[in-house]
Amino acid sequence: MIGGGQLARMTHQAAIALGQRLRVLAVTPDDPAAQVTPDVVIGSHDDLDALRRAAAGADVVTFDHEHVPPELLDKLVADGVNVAPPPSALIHAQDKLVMRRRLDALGAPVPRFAAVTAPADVDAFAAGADTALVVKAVRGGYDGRGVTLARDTAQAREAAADFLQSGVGVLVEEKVEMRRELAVLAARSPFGQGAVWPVVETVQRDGICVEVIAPAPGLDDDVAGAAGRLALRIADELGVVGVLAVELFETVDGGLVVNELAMRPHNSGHWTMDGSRTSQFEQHLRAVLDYPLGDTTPLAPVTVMANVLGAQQIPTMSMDERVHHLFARFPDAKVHLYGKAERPGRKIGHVNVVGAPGGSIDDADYVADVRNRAALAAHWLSHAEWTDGWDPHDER
Ligand code: AIR
Repeated sequence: MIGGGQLARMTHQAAIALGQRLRVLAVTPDDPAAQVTPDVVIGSHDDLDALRRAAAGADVVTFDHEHVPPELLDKLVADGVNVAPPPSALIHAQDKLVMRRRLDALGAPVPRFAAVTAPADVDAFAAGADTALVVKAVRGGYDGRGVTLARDTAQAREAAADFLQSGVGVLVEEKVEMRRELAVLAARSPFGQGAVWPVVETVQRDGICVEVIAPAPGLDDDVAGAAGRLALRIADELGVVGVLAVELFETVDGGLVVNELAMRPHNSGHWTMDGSRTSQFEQHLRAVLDYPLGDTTPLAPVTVMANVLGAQQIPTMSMDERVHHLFARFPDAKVHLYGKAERPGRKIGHVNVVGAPGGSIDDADYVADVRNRAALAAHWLSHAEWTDGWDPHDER
């Protein structure tokens, strides 16, 4: 796996059960995955030599992020390396303009967009439209980086000029009037088998995912079915091998619009580690190894994932002690920590809370309780502070 972050770390965890060894190309021996797998190649994902060393003797090469330059991937393919997803598919997760054009051509719902090669293109796009604008760097961004939500055309033009100046391609699109964000995760194997998990709701703060509710509460069955079919169709048309995440907007009138694609395990699928028969990490491996895919049935009426994001002020209490207290309060919380240094806003772990049997996704109180426990747990782990004022000594 190219990249040694948390996604590689959790993929390694799944690889163990499948009797596989996951080698990682990591930047430092301290990267989350490099800490846990014995088979580490140290190097950069944009160094062909390092990529070749990582690929040597591997059955398949796959990814923890989408930052490997496409031209280097073509070289690996020319060497005879089995790259999954293949570069021809992966480019749609690397280049937002390639993705928008392809999805548009497939008839998939996308926001109105245009390529920007000069700041004046922004004015041309804005003319005649009264929607807010979103300016995006075509390559390189993630977790809200490389995306500017513009107040007005002047600010959009400025953002485009900045991106262009730094040498990156730019695209402008209309801001979608949405109810909420959803995501649908699918997997496809080279054999052509497809599998899809239920559509989830993703809650973002400052461009970063903070919570995932699986399945998305109150989602119309027809819309959910359409989203699943859309993800499988995109996976097929693009020739994806592995997991495909389709980030969606649910529009104010109940329709769906595709936001972004990712071709790797994705934050919106972390709930599957405890809430589905097959986790996204196992499924990604099954797909890239061309095994039959696993059952994606949820194990509970609802599973909520809450990200543990580094606090502004890192607590003095050790993480070990925080975990200890968390388990004392919530014995059923499933904790996944990434072994990362705590920095403000950084994803350092997540908590899954699986709803008790007998509940229903249509029962607002039941869902709210599971959400509340996941949020309390994640905030406790990052801040060493119970947002509901809970004090263990009151229990005595
Ligand atoms: N990642 C990849 N794309 C989006 C995300 N969140 C994961 C990968 C990557 C890690 O985040 O596992 O290696 C990088 O995290 P950070 O906090 O070091 O930027």
